[in-house]
Amino acid sequence: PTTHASPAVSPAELAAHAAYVLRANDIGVMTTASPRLYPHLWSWDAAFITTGLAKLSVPRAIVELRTLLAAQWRTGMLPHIVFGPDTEYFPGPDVWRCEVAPTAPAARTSGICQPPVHAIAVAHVLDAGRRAGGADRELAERFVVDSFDRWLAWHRWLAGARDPEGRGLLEIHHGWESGMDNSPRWDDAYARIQPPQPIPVDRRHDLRYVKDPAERPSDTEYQRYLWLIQQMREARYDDDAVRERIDFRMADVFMSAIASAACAVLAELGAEFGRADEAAELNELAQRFRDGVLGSVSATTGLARDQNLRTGAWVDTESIAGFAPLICGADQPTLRRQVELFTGPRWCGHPDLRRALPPSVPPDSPEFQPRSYWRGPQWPVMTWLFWWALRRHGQHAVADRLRAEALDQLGDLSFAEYYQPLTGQALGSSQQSWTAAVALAWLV
Ligand code: 9YW
Repeated sequence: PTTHASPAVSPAELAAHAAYVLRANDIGVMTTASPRLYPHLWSWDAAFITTGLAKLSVPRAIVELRTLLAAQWRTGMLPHIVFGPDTEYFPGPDVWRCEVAPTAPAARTSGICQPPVHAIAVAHVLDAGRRAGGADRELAERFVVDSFDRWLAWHRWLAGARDPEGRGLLEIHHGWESGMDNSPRWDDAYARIQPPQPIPVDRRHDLRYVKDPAERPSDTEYQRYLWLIQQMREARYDDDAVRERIDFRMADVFMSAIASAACAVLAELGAEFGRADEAAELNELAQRFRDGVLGSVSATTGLARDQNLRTGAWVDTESIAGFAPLICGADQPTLRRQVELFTGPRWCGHPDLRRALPPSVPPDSPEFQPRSYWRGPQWPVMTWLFWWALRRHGQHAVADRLRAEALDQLGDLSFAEYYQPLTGQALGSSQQSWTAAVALAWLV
């Protein structure tokens, strides 16, 4: 196959282009996830975007997080989409109809959540403010103090509503909540879902902007996505009622690992800003989710696993989520085995890969589809998250290699949503905000 090489661009050029993408996608108080495909704020995108924005403007980075916080549900949940003024999206607010929930905010939002990377973004804002000094420093420190209780409420909601029995694994009620929409992690669970009546999917907005349908989820997949929304809406988005009724109940190991890391980071902020009791509570949560993640690791494969809470079955499907322990940290033997697998010939070291970066599904897996979204492509934003976590856990050499390969990938200046891992071709949306943001986070 033809491989897609990146022309040599200097770090300054790459950073300038990335800054331009974020500027172009800025519609005032939010940065759209991408200009056409996703014209609204997505929760975990906003967090990654903030880490990039913090390198350009501390006040603007804070605005991004404040927009998300202004849409926080009364339960503490941060919604996965905050809708902007654009009416062009499906499923939009008329499908979610969150006004049926007494706990919904005034802002127009979706009724589900996404992985809680936000505290990591807050720490980046604080770092950037301190590096800049002066008014930026003051602003960033004040923001941490002012917003601390909101982040705490978010983490408490996750622990209470999504891990009510304290098992250390957070449950999700829609594949979209994982952020890895059509990952084969969810295939078996979705296959068991039969919407009782056909659900029209003719308003699909994504297929107008991504021309090759093979890069996007199928119509059958969308039918099930919409059926789950209907079930939640009928339960008025009440956490207990949804948990009881919903056809999709999966313990998500990757979200749990992110929660663990984010709780640890928020605990550090709490400890620093005079919230010792809350810091202790957050450290306990960090430990609880870490234990949950490590308890899911298969002795056979060495990978962490999701669990289907409707059937009790552990999911052995290989995906990038199997490396959850690298995100939350682990004991030395587990960490060593995970790093070995991650860098080894099935994953980043696979000889057919154009670049040694983690594919969303490994090339030798029967589920691997190199062009299809979360079924094989490499996502720069995931590379960044692993880079951040690997450094945190002392794995500097592995992290440095990831950064170098990722910057080479980004040198094509398309800021693609995801890349074909065998050829290096840019796929999905271009000018994707979180892709530009991680370039800035790495370079500036
Ligand atoms: C969709 C915005 C979002 C990301 C998700 C990604 C995709 C939206 O885009 O979902 O239309 O399916 O899977 O992780 O937050 O970038």
